[in-house]
Amino acid sequence: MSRLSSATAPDVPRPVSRGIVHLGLGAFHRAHQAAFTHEAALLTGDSSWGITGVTQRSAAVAEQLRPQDGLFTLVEKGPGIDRASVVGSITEVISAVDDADAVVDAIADPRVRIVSLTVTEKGYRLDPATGRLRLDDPEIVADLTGRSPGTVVGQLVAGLASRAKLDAPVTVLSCDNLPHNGVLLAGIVRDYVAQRDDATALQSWIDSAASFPNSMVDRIVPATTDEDRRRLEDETGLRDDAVVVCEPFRQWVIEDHFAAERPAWDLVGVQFVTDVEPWETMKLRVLNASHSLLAYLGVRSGHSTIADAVADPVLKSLAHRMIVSDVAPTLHPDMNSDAYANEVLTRFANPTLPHTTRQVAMDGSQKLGPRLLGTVRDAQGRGSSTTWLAVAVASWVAYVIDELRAGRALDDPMADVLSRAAAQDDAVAALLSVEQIFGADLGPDSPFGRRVAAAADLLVGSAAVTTEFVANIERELS
Ligand code: CS2
Repeated sequence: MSRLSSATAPDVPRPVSRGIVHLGLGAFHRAHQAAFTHEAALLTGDSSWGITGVTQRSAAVAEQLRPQDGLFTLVEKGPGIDRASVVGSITEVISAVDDADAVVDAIADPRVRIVSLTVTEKGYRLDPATGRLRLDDPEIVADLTGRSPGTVVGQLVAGLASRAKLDAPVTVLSCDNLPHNGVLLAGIVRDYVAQRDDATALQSWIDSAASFPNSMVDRIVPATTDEDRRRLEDETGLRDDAVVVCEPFRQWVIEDHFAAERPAWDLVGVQFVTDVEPWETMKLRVLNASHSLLAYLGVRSGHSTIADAVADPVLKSLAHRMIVSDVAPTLHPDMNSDAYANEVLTRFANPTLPHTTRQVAMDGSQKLGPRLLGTVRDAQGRGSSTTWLAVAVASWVAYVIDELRAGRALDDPMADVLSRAAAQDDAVAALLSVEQIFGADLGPDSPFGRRVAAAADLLVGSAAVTTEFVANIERELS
């Protein structure tokens, strides 16, 4: 069986030079930024925007893409839609684990005008409560000794330091689900640079020649399965180990604040705005927050996919109540959050995309802050409802406790801390006491923490989320 490659797909237009380095070459990047970049090149014929993709932790994606010359098939699936196209924008793949110096050299290449990132929340090594770089993280400590960098911020700063010598401006574009992702990224770069001997000169070059626009990205992209690969092979006769399957919907809103040129992304639907805050806040607080709620409660009620979870009327009504009564009052008044919420819940129901509840449930310690706790603080400040947000946070607390009690390992960078907390007699209070997540203001003795604990007590050990649970919440928390 032959494989997808330049030889088997000779008609796919390819860039001739490197213009972007992308850190975090997961399925999301391939279904989103790589696809937009490919389409922009098709329209303009500009061949200077080849993407050098960097895989951060495992070499698997590099091993899939290299024999295919970086080509992969993107399959968009929705009710009545099933279309496949080959994306040609990725021209080179580097595995950071195997060749850290090549990553730095690529970032330093003066032909590169954009360094973009999808490294997930945990890739930033933030203290979630302060939004600052964790300078005590052992990998950060090791990078600061001057070894070939193993962390994303270490790679970025080493590359920027080389660019400073060439005075080559660059845009550093975070595409992760974090509030003010560009500002956050600029902040961790600053925290890291401050530890270096050349701190003053390097930071002043970064301030003048690098920009960090905030951006909001959106597309549901489940992890590729062997079944996806098999089906494509049956249909096309070609083996593609790097195929990505996603929903038809996509959105990318970026602050128009670039230090150098950018691809003609505006021609293929990317929105450029002066302030991305209304979009990113709505997306994180509506889509990602309800995704997490459905994931944690979905696992409890035995739903393996998000589509099954949102088809459960009790779970759907909890997500809807959280959005309408707790989240919407905290959003920008010009954003049509009702229409957005309906659209999001319809997208979740896409029956053709097996997006698993366990995939979304991962890394909760990093997701609660950006998705839920900021909303809680805003709602408290305005005096509006936090009842259903408390249920969402409780759904995570109860998930952690019951997963561990069932002997399943948590997929979370704070798994050790969480496991120790969950082993205490009062596991709920111990989890709410983790200040790195809840700060000093939302702990177990705060009014919000007490409501979370009441909801968590109702959930822990229960085999499903029922209408009786909802009635109890209404009685006890509203
Ligand atoms: C999801 C996101 O895995 C998760 O936590 O909530 O990856 C979500 O699918 C994307 O943000 C959609 O744009």
